[in-house]
Amino acid sequence: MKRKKRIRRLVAALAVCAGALVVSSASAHGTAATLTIRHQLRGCHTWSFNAGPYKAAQSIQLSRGATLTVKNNDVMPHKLVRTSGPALQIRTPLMNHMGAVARVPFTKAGVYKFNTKPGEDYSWASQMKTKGEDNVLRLTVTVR
Ligand SMILES: [Cu+2]
Repeated sequence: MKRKKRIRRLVAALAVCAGALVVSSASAHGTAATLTIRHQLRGCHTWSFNAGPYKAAQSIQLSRGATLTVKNNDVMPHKLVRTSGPALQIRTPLMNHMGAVARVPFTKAGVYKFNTKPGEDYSWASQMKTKGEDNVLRLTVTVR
């Protein structure tokens, strides 16, 4: 019985390693896990994970215990909203100035989904033009 357990653990460890290799571009080990929202002409806003490509939809992997930082450099406020997944507490979800930050500590494993609710352009940015419909920023976080 003992041996079986050890093998199962090894298999699980290997699976985690293989998973990490496949998603290495979108995974965070240790502390750095930052999504940055920017303004752009087409679609108004996108976000980037750890300096990766800017997209409207992001899918990332985090280790249990990690804290995700979301930084809003857009020209309008964004409120980070959890739409599914285990309950958690978002610290300062309303990012209502440039550089404002929300933090999400993940204490439980699971699959979480978030989006943001954008507000009106800041008054100084009200003349900024965009093309196309505004993107909805979506995020899936898989925590192991
Ligand atoms: Cu925007």
